[in-house]
Amino acid sequence: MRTQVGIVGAGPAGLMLSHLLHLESIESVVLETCSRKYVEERVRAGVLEQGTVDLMNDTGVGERLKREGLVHHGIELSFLGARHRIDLTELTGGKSITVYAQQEVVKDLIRARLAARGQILFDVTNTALLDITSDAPKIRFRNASGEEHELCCDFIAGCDGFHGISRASIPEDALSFYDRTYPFAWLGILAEAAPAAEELIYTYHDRGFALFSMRSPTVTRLYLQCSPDEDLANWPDDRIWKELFTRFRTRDGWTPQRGPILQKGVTEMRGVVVEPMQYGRLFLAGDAAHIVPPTGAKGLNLAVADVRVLARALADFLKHGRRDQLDGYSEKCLRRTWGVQRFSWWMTSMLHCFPGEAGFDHRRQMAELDYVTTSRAAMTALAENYVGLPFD
Ligand code: FAS
Ligand code: PHB
Repeated sequence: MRTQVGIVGAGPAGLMLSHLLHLESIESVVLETCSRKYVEERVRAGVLEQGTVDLMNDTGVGERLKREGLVHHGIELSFLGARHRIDLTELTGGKSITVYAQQEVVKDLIRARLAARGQILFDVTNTALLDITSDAPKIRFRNASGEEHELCCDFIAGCDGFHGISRASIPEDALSFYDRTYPFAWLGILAEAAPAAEELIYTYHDRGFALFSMRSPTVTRLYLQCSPDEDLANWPDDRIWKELFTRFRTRDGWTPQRGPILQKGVTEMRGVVVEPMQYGRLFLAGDAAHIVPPTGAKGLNLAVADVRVLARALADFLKHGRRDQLDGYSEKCLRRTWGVQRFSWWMTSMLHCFPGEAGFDHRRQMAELDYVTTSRAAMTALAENYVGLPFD
Protein backbone atom coordinates (compact mmCIF):
# COMPACT_ATOMS: atom_id res chain seq x y z
CA MET A 1 0.00 0.00 0.00
CA ARG A 2 1.11 3.57 -0.58
CA THR A 3 -0.12 7.07 0.39
CA GLN A 4 1.32 10.53 0.91
CA VAL A 5 0.48 10.83 4.62
CA GLY A 6 -0.07 7.86 6.91
CA ILE A 7 -2.14 8.88 9.94
CA VAL A 8 -2.20 6.77 13.10
CA GLY A 9 -5.41 7.33 15.09
CA ALA A 10 -8.99 8.30 14.18
CA GLY A 11 -9.67 10.73 16.99
CA PRO A 12 -10.28 14.45 16.41
CA ALA A 13 -6.62 15.04 15.47
CA GLY A 14 -6.28 12.24 12.93
CA LEU A 15 -9.67 12.74 11.34
CA MET A 16 -9.41 16.51 11.08
CA LEU A 17 -5.91 16.17 9.59
CA SER A 18 -7.15 13.71 6.97
CA HIS A 19 -10.02 16.07 6.14
CA LEU A 20 -7.78 19.15 5.81
CA LEU A 21 -5.25 17.25 3.68
CA HIS A 22 -8.07 16.09 1.41
CA LEU A 23 -9.05 19.73 0.85
CA GLU A 24 -5.45 20.28 -0.27
CA SER A 25 -5.75 17.27 -2.64
CA ILE A 26 -3.27 15.34 -0.54
CA GLU A 27 -3.92 11.64 -0.03
CA SER A 28 -3.89 10.06 3.40
CA VAL A 29 -4.82 6.78 5.04
CA VAL A 30 -6.06 6.73 8.64
CA LEU A 31 -5.33 3.63 10.72
CA GLU A 32 -7.48 3.14 13.84
CA THR A 33 -7.14 0.41 16.40
CA CYS A 34 -10.76 0.54 17.61
CA SER A 35 -14.02 -0.02 15.77
CA ARG A 36 -15.97 2.80 14.14
CA LYS A 37 -18.78 2.19 16.68
CA TYR A 38 -16.37 2.52 19.61
CA VAL A 39 -14.77 5.79 18.49
CA GLU A 40 -18.16 7.30 17.63
CA GLU A 41 -19.56 6.47 21.08
CA ARG A 42 -16.53 7.37 23.25
CA VAL A 43 -17.66 10.06 25.73
CA ARG A 44 -15.01 12.78 26.16
CA ALA A 45 -14.82 16.51 25.57
CA GLY A 46 -17.80 18.79 25.21
CA VAL A 47 -16.71 22.36 24.43
CA LEU A 48 -15.53 23.73 21.06
CA GLU A 49 -13.56 26.98 20.91
CA GLN A 50 -14.52 29.65 18.40
CA GLY A 51 -11.56 28.66 16.19
CA THR A 52 -12.60 25.00 16.09
CA VAL A 53 -16.18 25.94 15.19
CA ASP A 54 -14.97 28.33 12.47
CA LEU A 55 -12.63 25.69 11.02
CA MET A 56 -15.42 23.10 10.87
CA ASN A 57 -17.78 25.58 9.22
CA ASP A 58 -15.15 26.96 6.83
CA THR A 59 -14.15 23.46 5.69
CA GLY A 60 -17.64 22.11 5.08
CA VAL A 61 -18.15 19.80 8.08
CA GLY A 62 -20.15 22.19 10.28
CA GLU A 63 -23.71 21.60 9.07
CA ARG A 64 -24.88 19.46 12.00
CA LEU A 65 -22.79 21.53 14.41
CA LYS A 66 -24.74 24.61 13.26
CA ARG A 67 -28.04 22.77 13.78
CA GLU A 68 -27.35 20.93 17.01
CA GLY A 69 -24.48 22.77 18.71
CA LEU A 70 -25.40 24.91 21.73
CA VAL A 71 -23.78 28.35 21.32
CA HIS A 72 -22.86 29.85 24.68
CA HIS A 73 -21.98 33.52 25.23
CA GLY A 74 -20.88 33.18 28.84
CA ILE A 75 -19.87 30.88 31.68
CA GLU A 76 -20.41 31.20 35.42
CA LEU A 77 -18.03 30.88 38.34
CA SER A 78 -19.71 29.84 41.58
CA PHE A 79 -18.19 30.16 45.05
CA LEU A 80 -19.34 31.05 48.58
CA GLY A 81 -22.94 30.29 47.56
CA ALA A 82 -23.14 32.81 44.70
CA ARG A 83 -22.76 32.58 40.90
CA HIS A 84 -20.87 35.18 38.85
CA ARG A 85 -21.29 35.39 35.07
CA ILE A 86 -18.34 35.98 32.76
CA ASP A 87 -19.69 37.49 29.54
CA LEU A 88 -17.39 35.79 27.03
CA THR A 89 -18.92 37.43 23.97
CA GLU A 90 -18.89 41.00 25.29
CA LEU A 91 -15.35 40.64 26.62
CA THR A 92 -13.92 39.14 23.41
CA GLY A 93 -15.65 41.36 20.87
CA GLY A 94 -18.19 38.76 19.69
CA LYS A 95 -16.62 35.32 20.21
CA SER A 96 -18.38 32.39 21.87
CA ILE A 97 -17.98 28.69 22.62
CA THR A 98 -20.20 25.89 21.38
CA VAL A 99 -21.21 22.86 23.43
CA TYR A 100 -21.04 19.91 21.02
CA ALA A 101 -19.75 16.54 22.18
CA GLN A 102 -16.42 15.26 20.89
CA GLN A 103 -18.03 12.08 19.61
CA GLU A 104 -20.31 14.21 17.42
CA VAL A 105 -17.24 15.91 15.90
CA VAL A 106 -15.76 12.45 15.30
CA LYS A 107 -18.98 11.26 13.61
CA ASP A 108 -19.12 14.34 11.37
CA LEU A 109 -15.48 13.92 10.28
CA ILE A 110 -15.78 10.17 9.64
CA ARG A 111 -18.92 10.74 7.58
CA ALA A 112 -17.21 13.51 5.57
CA ARG A 113 -14.08 11.43 4.92
CA LEU A 114 -16.01 8.35 3.83
CA ALA A 115 -18.28 10.48 1.61
CA ALA A 116 -15.13 11.81 -0.07
CA ARG A 117 -13.93 8.19 -0.45
CA GLY A 118 -11.23 8.75 2.15
CA GLN A 119 -9.53 5.67 3.60
CA ILE A 120 -10.08 4.97 7.30
CA LEU A 121 -9.11 1.44 8.35
CA PHE A 122 -10.74 0.53 11.65
CA ASP A 123 -9.86 -2.41 13.92
CA VAL A 124 -6.21 -2.47 12.89
CA THR A 125 -3.69 -4.10 15.24
CA ASN A 126 0.07 -4.57 15.54
CA THR A 127 0.76 -1.07 14.23
CA ALA A 128 4.47 -0.27 14.03
CA LEU A 129 6.33 2.70 12.52
CA LEU A 130 9.43 1.97 10.43
CA ASP A 131 12.21 4.12 8.90
CA ILE A 132 10.80 7.32 10.35
CA THR A 133 14.08 9.19 9.80
CA SER A 134 14.24 8.18 6.13
CA ASP A 135 12.44 9.86 3.20
CA ALA A 136 10.28 6.72 2.89
CA PRO A 137 8.76 5.94 6.28
CA LYS A 138 6.38 2.98 6.61
CA ILE A 139 3.58 1.82 8.86
CA ARG A 140 3.28 -1.92 9.36
CA PHE A 141 -0.12 -3.13 10.61
CA ARG A 142 -2.56 -6.01 10.65
CA ASN A 143 -5.96 -5.16 9.16
CA ALA A 144 -9.37 -6.18 10.53
CA SER A 145 -9.16 -9.45 8.57
CA GLY A 146 -5.84 -10.29 10.20
CA GLU A 147 -3.74 -9.67 7.05
CA GLU A 148 -0.33 -8.04 7.49
CA HIS A 149 0.24 -4.86 5.47
CA GLU A 150 2.91 -2.23 5.00
CA LEU A 151 1.82 1.34 4.18
CA CYS A 152 4.60 3.31 2.43
CA CYS A 153 4.27 7.06 3.07
CA ASP A 154 5.99 10.38 2.47
CA PHE A 155 5.13 11.40 6.04
CA ILE A 156 3.53 9.88 9.15
CA ALA A 157 1.24 11.80 11.53
CA GLY A 158 1.12 10.34 15.04
CA CYS A 159 -2.43 11.18 16.15
CA ASP A 160 -2.87 8.12 18.37
CA GLY A 161 -3.42 9.80 21.69
CA PHE A 162 -1.43 9.70 24.89
CA HIS A 163 -1.18 5.90 25.04
CA GLY A 164 -0.47 5.34 21.36
CA ILE A 165 2.70 3.99 19.72
CA SER A 166 3.82 7.09 17.80
CA ARG A 167 5.53 8.97 20.62
CA ALA A 168 6.98 5.65 21.81
CA SER A 169 8.55 5.20 18.33
CA ILE A 170 10.85 8.17 18.94
CA PRO A 171 14.09 7.40 20.82
CA GLU A 172 13.70 8.52 24.44
CA ASP A 173 16.88 10.61 24.32
CA ALA A 174 15.45 12.61 21.42
CA LEU A 175 12.51 13.85 23.52
CA SER A 176 12.06 16.09 26.56
CA PHE A 177 9.07 15.09 28.67
CA TYR A 178 7.36 17.69 30.90
CA ASP A 179 4.77 16.35 33.31
CA ARG A 180 2.52 17.69 36.07
CA THR A 181 0.13 15.25 37.76
CA TYR A 182 -2.52 16.91 39.92
CA PRO A 183 -3.48 15.34 43.28
CA PHE A 184 -7.10 14.75 42.21
CA ALA A 185 -9.26 13.52 39.32
CA TRP A 186 -12.73 14.22 37.91
CA LEU A 187 -15.66 11.86 38.30
CA GLY A 188 -17.88 12.62 35.30
CA ILE A 189 -21.49 11.58 34.65
CA LEU A 190 -23.97 11.97 31.84
CA ALA A 191 -27.51 12.27 33.26
CA GLU A 192 -30.84 12.09 31.47
CA ALA A 193 -32.01 15.38 32.94
CA ALA A 194 -32.81 18.74 31.38
CA PRO A 195 -29.98 21.19 32.10
CA ALA A 196 -31.11 23.41 34.99
CA ALA A 197 -29.08 26.41 33.78
CA GLU A 198 -28.31 27.95 30.40
CA GLU A 199 -24.51 28.05 30.66
CA LEU A 200 -21.60 26.11 32.18
CA ILE A 201 -21.01 26.60 35.90
CA TYR A 202 -17.51 26.07 37.37
CA THR A 203 -17.84 25.72 41.14
CA TYR A 204 -15.29 26.08 43.93
CA HIS A 205 -16.46 24.36 47.13
CA ASP A 206 -14.44 23.43 50.22
CA ARG A 207 -15.45 19.80 49.59
CA GLY A 208 -14.04 20.05 46.08
CA PHE A 209 -14.56 21.36 42.56
CA ALA A 210 -17.71 20.66 40.55
CA LEU A 211 -18.65 21.49 36.95
CA PHE A 212 -22.13 21.78 35.47
CA SER A 213 -22.22 21.28 31.71
CA MET A 214 -24.62 19.80 29.21
CA ARG A 215 -24.94 17.85 25.95
CA SER A 216 -28.47 18.64 24.76
CA PRO A 217 -31.80 20.02 26.04
CA THR A 218 -32.34 16.63 27.75
CA VAL A 219 -28.82 15.58 28.84
CA THR A 220 -26.77 17.19 31.59
CA ARG A 221 -22.99 16.63 31.91
CA LEU A 222 -21.61 16.91 35.44
CA TYR A 223 -18.20 16.47 37.03
CA LEU A 224 -16.95 16.49 40.60
CA GLN A 225 -13.43 16.52 41.96
CA CYS A 226 -12.45 13.17 43.47
CA SER A 227 -9.28 11.43 44.59
CA PRO A 228 -6.87 10.41 41.81
CA ASP A 229 -7.29 6.71 42.54
CA GLU A 230 -11.07 6.86 42.89
CA ASP A 231 -12.98 3.59 42.57
CA LEU A 232 -16.30 4.15 40.81
CA ALA A 233 -17.74 1.23 42.82
CA ASN A 234 -17.63 3.57 45.86
CA TRP A 235 -19.86 6.07 44.06
CA PRO A 236 -23.42 4.78 43.77
CA ASP A 237 -25.80 7.22 42.06
CA ASP A 238 -27.25 8.53 45.34
CA ARG A 239 -23.82 9.44 46.67
CA ILE A 240 -22.94 11.24 43.42
CA TRP A 241 -26.11 13.31 43.45
CA LYS A 242 -25.83 14.13 47.15
CA GLU A 243 -22.27 15.39 46.62
CA LEU A 244 -23.20 17.35 43.49
CA PHE A 245 -26.15 19.04 45.23
CA THR A 246 -23.93 19.98 48.19
CA ARG A 247 -21.22 21.50 46.02
CA PHE A 248 -23.49 23.32 43.57
CA ARG A 249 -26.19 24.65 45.95
CA THR A 250 -26.20 28.43 45.93
CA ARG A 251 -27.87 30.75 48.43
CA ASP A 252 -30.89 31.01 46.13
CA GLY A 253 -31.24 27.21 46.38
CA TRP A 254 -30.20 26.38 42.79
CA THR A 255 -29.02 22.83 42.14
CA PRO A 256 -28.82 20.78 38.92
CA GLN A 257 -31.76 18.61 37.91
CA ARG A 258 -31.48 14.93 38.93
CA GLY A 259 -32.09 12.10 36.42
CA PRO A 260 -30.98 8.56 35.48
CA ILE A 261 -27.19 8.37 35.11
CA LEU A 262 -26.35 7.16 31.58
CA GLN A 263 -22.56 7.01 31.89
CA LYS A 264 -19.89 7.38 34.57
CA GLY A 265 -16.12 7.74 34.28
CA VAL A 266 -13.02 9.04 36.05
CA THR A 267 -10.63 11.34 34.15
CA GLU A 268 -7.14 11.89 35.44
CA MET A 269 -5.91 15.45 35.86
CA ARG A 270 -2.54 15.78 34.26
CA GLY A 271 -0.53 18.20 32.17
CA VAL A 272 2.07 16.69 29.84
CA VAL A 273 4.08 18.12 26.96
CA VAL A 274 6.74 16.36 24.90
CA GLU A 275 9.29 18.37 22.95
CA PRO A 276 9.88 18.42 20.06
CA MET A 277 6.63 17.30 18.38
CA GLN A 278 8.46 15.96 15.33
CA TYR A 279 11.21 13.44 14.59
CA GLY A 280 12.39 12.78 11.04
CA ARG A 281 9.23 12.35 8.98
CA LEU A 282 7.02 11.58 12.01
CA PHE A 283 4.90 14.47 13.30
CA LEU A 284 2.98 14.21 16.59
CA ALA A 285 -0.35 15.99 17.03
CA GLY A 286 -2.99 16.17 19.77
CA ASP A 287 -2.81 13.97 22.84
CA ALA A 288 0.11 12.03 21.32
CA ALA A 289 2.18 15.15 22.07
CA HIS A 290 0.42 16.74 25.04
CA ILE A 291 -2.42 16.39 27.49
CA VAL A 292 -4.05 19.15 29.52
CA PRO A 293 -6.28 19.02 32.60
CA PRO A 294 -9.87 19.40 31.24
CA THR A 295 -10.62 22.45 33.44
CA GLY A 296 -9.98 24.81 30.54
CA ALA A 297 -11.89 22.64 28.01
CA LYS A 298 -8.81 22.60 25.78
CA GLY A 299 -7.74 19.04 24.90
CA LEU A 300 -9.81 18.56 21.79
CA ASN A 301 -9.32 22.15 20.64
CA LEU A 302 -5.53 21.98 20.96
CA ALA A 303 -5.53 18.79 18.88
CA VAL A 304 -7.41 20.63 16.13
CA ALA A 305 -5.02 23.59 16.33
CA ASP A 306 -2.03 21.25 15.88
CA VAL A 307 -3.38 19.59 12.75
CA ARG A 308 -4.43 22.90 11.22
CA VAL A 309 -0.72 23.84 11.33
CA LEU A 310 0.43 20.39 10.21
CA ALA A 311 -1.93 20.22 7.23
CA ARG A 312 -0.68 23.59 5.91
CA ALA A 313 2.94 22.59 6.45
CA LEU A 314 2.55 19.23 4.69
CA ALA A 315 0.69 20.87 1.80
CA ASP A 316 3.42 23.51 1.41
CA PHE A 317 6.03 20.79 1.08
CA LEU A 318 4.15 18.19 -0.94
CA LYS A 319 2.69 20.72 -3.41
CA HIS A 320 5.38 23.39 -3.53
CA GLY A 321 8.51 21.73 -2.17
CA ARG A 322 8.84 24.31 0.58
CA ARG A 323 10.10 22.78 3.86
CA ASP A 324 10.20 25.80 6.24
CA GLN A 325 6.70 25.30 7.71
CA LEU A 326 7.45 21.62 8.36
CA ASP A 327 10.74 22.54 10.03
CA GLY A 328 8.88 25.09 12.18
CA TYR A 329 5.90 22.86 13.03
CA SER A 330 6.97 21.89 16.53
CA GLU A 331 8.01 25.39 17.62
CA LYS A 332 4.76 26.90 16.35
CA CYS A 333 2.54 24.27 18.02
CA LEU A 334 4.49 24.31 21.29
CA ARG A 335 3.94 28.04 21.69
CA ARG A 336 0.16 27.51 21.68
CA THR A 337 0.49 24.30 23.71
CA TRP A 338 2.33 26.00 26.56
CA GLY A 339 -0.12 28.91 26.49
CA VAL A 340 -2.96 26.40 26.86
CA GLN A 341 -1.09 24.52 29.61
CA ARG A 342 -0.71 27.81 31.47
CA PHE A 343 -4.41 28.64 31.23
CA SER A 344 -5.49 25.09 32.14
CA TRP A 345 -3.12 25.10 35.12
CA TRP A 346 -4.49 28.52 36.23
CA MET A 347 -8.15 27.41 35.99
CA THR A 348 -7.31 24.14 37.78
CA SER A 349 -5.32 25.87 40.54
CA MET A 350 -8.05 28.45 41.10
CA LEU A 351 -10.99 26.06 41.31
CA HIS A 352 -9.83 22.85 43.00
CA CYS A 353 -9.14 21.96 46.63
CA PHE A 354 -5.54 20.86 47.02
CA PRO A 355 -5.10 18.29 49.77
CA GLY A 356 -3.14 19.73 52.71
CA GLU A 357 -3.29 23.31 51.39
CA ALA A 358 -6.33 24.57 53.35
CA GLY A 359 -4.89 27.72 54.93
CA PHE A 360 -2.86 30.11 52.79
CA ASP A 361 -3.83 28.61 49.42
CA HIS A 362 -7.54 28.54 50.22
CA ARG A 363 -7.44 32.29 50.92
CA ARG A 364 -5.33 32.87 47.83
CA GLN A 365 -7.95 31.02 45.78
CA MET A 366 -10.74 33.13 47.30
CA ALA A 367 -8.76 36.26 46.37
CA GLU A 368 -8.23 34.91 42.84
CA LEU A 369 -11.96 34.22 42.42
CA ASP A 370 -12.86 37.62 43.87
CA TYR A 371 -10.44 39.33 41.45
CA VAL A 372 -11.55 37.42 38.34
CA THR A 373 -15.23 38.18 39.06
CA THR A 374 -14.77 41.90 39.81
CA SER A 375 -11.93 43.07 37.53
CA ARG A 376 -12.71 43.58 33.84
CA ALA A 377 -9.05 43.04 33.00
CA ALA A 378 -9.02 39.68 34.80
CA MET A 379 -12.34 38.63 33.25
CA THR A 380 -11.06 39.55 29.80
CA ALA A 381 -7.95 37.43 30.30
CA LEU A 382 -10.13 34.46 31.27
CA ALA A 383 -12.55 35.05 28.40
CA GLU A 384 -9.97 35.38 25.62
CA ASN A 385 -8.30 32.14 26.70
CA TYR A 386 -11.56 30.28 27.20
CA VAL A 387 -13.00 31.08 23.73
CA GLY A 388 -9.56 30.21 22.32
CA LEU A 389 -6.62 32.41 21.43
CA PRO A 390 -6.65 33.32 17.73
CA PHE A 391 -4.86 30.98 15.34
CA ASP A 392 -1.77 32.79 14.15
P1 FAS B 1 -7.61 10.68 20.92
O1 FAS B 1 -7.11 9.93 22.12
O2 FAS B 1 -8.98 11.25 20.95
O3 FAS B 1 -7.57 9.74 19.64
C1 FAS B 1 -6.48 8.85 19.42
C2 FAS B 1 -7.00 7.69 18.60
O4 FAS B 1 -5.89 6.84 18.27
C3 FAS B 1 -8.01 6.83 19.35
O5 FAS B 1 -9.16 6.63 18.59
C4 FAS B 1 -7.26 5.53 19.60
O6 FAS B 1 -8.11 4.40 19.57
C5 FAS B 1 -6.29 5.50 18.44
N1 FAS B 1 -5.08 4.72 18.67
C6 FAS B 1 -4.36 4.61 19.81
N2 FAS B 1 -3.30 3.80 19.62
C7 FAS B 1 -3.34 3.37 18.33
C8 FAS B 1 -2.54 2.51 17.53
N3 FAS B 1 -1.46 1.92 18.04
N4 FAS B 1 -2.90 2.31 16.23
C9 FAS B 1 -3.99 2.92 15.72
N5 FAS B 1 -4.81 3.73 16.43
C10 FAS B 1 -4.48 3.96 17.72
N6 FAS B 1 -10.82 17.30 26.71
C11 FAS B 1 -11.62 18.37 26.92
O7 FAS B 1 -11.36 19.42 26.34
N7 FAS B 1 -12.69 18.29 27.77
C12 FAS B 1 -13.02 17.12 28.41
O8 FAS B 1 -13.99 17.06 29.17
C13 FAS B 1 -12.23 15.98 28.20
N8 FAS B 1 -12.55 14.78 28.78
C14 FAS B 1 -11.74 13.68 28.56
C15 FAS B 1 -12.05 12.43 29.12
C16 FAS B 1 -11.23 11.31 28.91
C17 FAS B 1 -11.58 9.98 29.53
C18 FAS B 1 -10.06 11.44 28.11
C19 FAS B 1 -9.14 10.27 27.89
C20 FAS B 1 -9.76 12.68 27.52
C21 FAS B 1 -10.61 13.79 27.74
N9 FAS B 1 -10.34 15.03 27.14
C22 FAS B 1 -11.12 16.12 27.34
C23 FAS B 1 -9.24 15.19 26.27
C24 FAS B 1 -9.64 14.62 24.92
O9 FAS B 1 -10.79 15.26 24.47
C25 FAS B 1 -8.45 14.74 24.01
O10 FAS B 1 -7.83 16.00 24.12
C26 FAS B 1 -8.80 14.47 22.57
O11 FAS B 1 -9.42 13.22 22.49
C27 FAS B 1 -7.51 14.54 21.76
O12 FAS B 1 -7.76 14.06 20.51
P2 FAS B 1 -6.66 13.14 19.76
O13 FAS B 1 -5.35 13.78 19.88
O14 FAS B 1 -7.24 12.86 18.43
O15 FAS B 1 -6.53 11.81 20.62
C1 PHB C 1 -17.79 19.00 29.11
O1 PHB C 1 -18.92 19.47 28.81
O2 PHB C 1 -17.52 17.79 29.01
C2 PHB C 1 -16.73 19.93 29.65
C3 PHB C 1 -16.97 21.29 29.67
C4 PHB C 1 -15.99 22.15 30.16
C5 PHB C 1 -14.79 21.62 30.63
C6 PHB C 1 -14.56 20.24 30.60
C7 PHB C 1 -15.54 19.39 30.12
O3 PHB C 1 -13.83 22.45 31.12
